[in-house]
Amino acid sequence: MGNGSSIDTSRAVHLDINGKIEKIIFSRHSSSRDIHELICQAAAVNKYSTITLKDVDGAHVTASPSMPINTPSTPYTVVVKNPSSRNGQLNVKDESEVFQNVLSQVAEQFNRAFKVEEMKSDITTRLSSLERRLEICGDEGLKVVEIEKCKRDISDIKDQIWNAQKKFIDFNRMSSLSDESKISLKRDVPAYPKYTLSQETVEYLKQPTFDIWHWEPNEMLSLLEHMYHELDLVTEFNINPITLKRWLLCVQENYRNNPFHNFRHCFCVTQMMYGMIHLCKLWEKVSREDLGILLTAAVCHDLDHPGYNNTYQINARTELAIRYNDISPLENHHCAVAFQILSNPECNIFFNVDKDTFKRIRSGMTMLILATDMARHAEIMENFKEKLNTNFDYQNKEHLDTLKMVLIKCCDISNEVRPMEVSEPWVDCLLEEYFNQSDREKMEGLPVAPFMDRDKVTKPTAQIGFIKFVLIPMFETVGKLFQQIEDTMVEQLRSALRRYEEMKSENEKQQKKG
Ligand code: 0WF
Ligand code: ZN
Repeated sequence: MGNGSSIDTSRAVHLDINGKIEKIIFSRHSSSRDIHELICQAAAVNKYSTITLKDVDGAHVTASPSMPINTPSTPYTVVVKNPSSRNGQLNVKDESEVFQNVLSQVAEQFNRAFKVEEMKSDITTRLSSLERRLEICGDEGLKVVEIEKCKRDISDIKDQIWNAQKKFIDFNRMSSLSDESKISLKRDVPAYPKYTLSQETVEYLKQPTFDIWHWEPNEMLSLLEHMYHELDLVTEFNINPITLKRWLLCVQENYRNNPFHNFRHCFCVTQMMYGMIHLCKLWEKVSREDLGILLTAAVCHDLDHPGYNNTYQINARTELAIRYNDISPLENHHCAVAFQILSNPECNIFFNVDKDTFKRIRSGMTMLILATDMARHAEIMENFKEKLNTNFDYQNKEHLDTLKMVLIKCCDISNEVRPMEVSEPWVDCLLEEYFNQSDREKMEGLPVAPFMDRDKVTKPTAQIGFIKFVLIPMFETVGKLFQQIEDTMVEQLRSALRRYEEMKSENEKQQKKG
């Protein structure tokens, strides 16, 4: 603040640019464009570069004059998506890309605006004609026939508005699907700093109590990388260490910023798989190749999740549902994106394995990713119980396949196995994603599941049934093979169930009082 007669409108924001903390100062009256250019300047990239900012929780932040200020210890991580040349001059390729981009965006906006304007003008004309007819009828006293005609016209206009709205939603839905150009490496290895993990962290990483909220995205990459080294998978598949880093970066870029189905969920599921491998000493029972399949399927299992579940995909007849004929559209998509990433030799962690091994890895990962569709829960559990009842045999491929499917399922929905402080925020994230979906379903006139409806569900009601009827029975079944799971994970689930039951009665008491 100056001499007290003028108000200081400047704001300071801290940025993490490739591990270096930079401070930018701008005025409240700056435009978003000014701030974007300032960030590009701080990042030493051309002002035409695409920049994304993420806060310490991995949430995207809009670069705008009203962006929340932060501190040097909670900087926004700057991700440069398409850095242009460093000297500030665009090269021919950059220029042509920028030009093509601008052209296609303008064309898209123009088309959309033109169509909306065309419809608006048509609807306005029809409404004015209707008004004139009603005026005439009013003067003369409304005739029944004329009233009926007006009603039909009103209903026609409503249909026209509804169709226009639906087309607009379809357009947005289509454009929100990721295209293949996304499956490329936007950041390369130097953009991902090296972290030295303490002995304490690497031991803690093996526990289901690991606090998955504590780590920023780059740290999660290092922790995932560590798991591949520690389980000897780098040796097993002869993985080039740089390729491992690139693959992980590419995987991270292909998780969307959904409230729940995001890169942190990917990390969580993979960390639980790593924890279960250690808890059960799985290397004594299954091959290294199988450990690699389990861990890699966990990493890839929700790639490019759009934040709307299969029921929505099918009911809304989205591109994904059409592509996969309503059969596990999301899981098929996650798997296809996983292999699209691996089809790039620079990101293929299995580049050095022979053809037959790659075939086994591909079929194993596909089987596991497809098994995460909860619509198949009963089928998969029945299959596994049948194998348990006929004396489980680790040498039998069918037996081992069902165990692997159940393991990835356990990890995928294992939040409640974690300590309460870690698990509870996940319920809020999931409910946020569910409520987004149900709001959209209501808007689009699609059926809404009661457990997604903000007017019907609460945190304890969502969790009690899920823990009682899905989680405890599944972990108890796996506990028949591994006593350690019964002793630690099932116990934690029982305690979570008691806590949500208490929360529910507390809520009911409050409701009665209020
Ligand atoms: C909110 C609740 C729920 N709770 C979880 O802890 C959890 C973990 N994963 N998921 C979870 N869902 C889902 C993410 C995608 C698939 C699984 N949901 C479950 C639902 C409310 O209620 C039930 C309860 C029983 C059976 C079916 C739905
Ligand atoms: Zn998942």
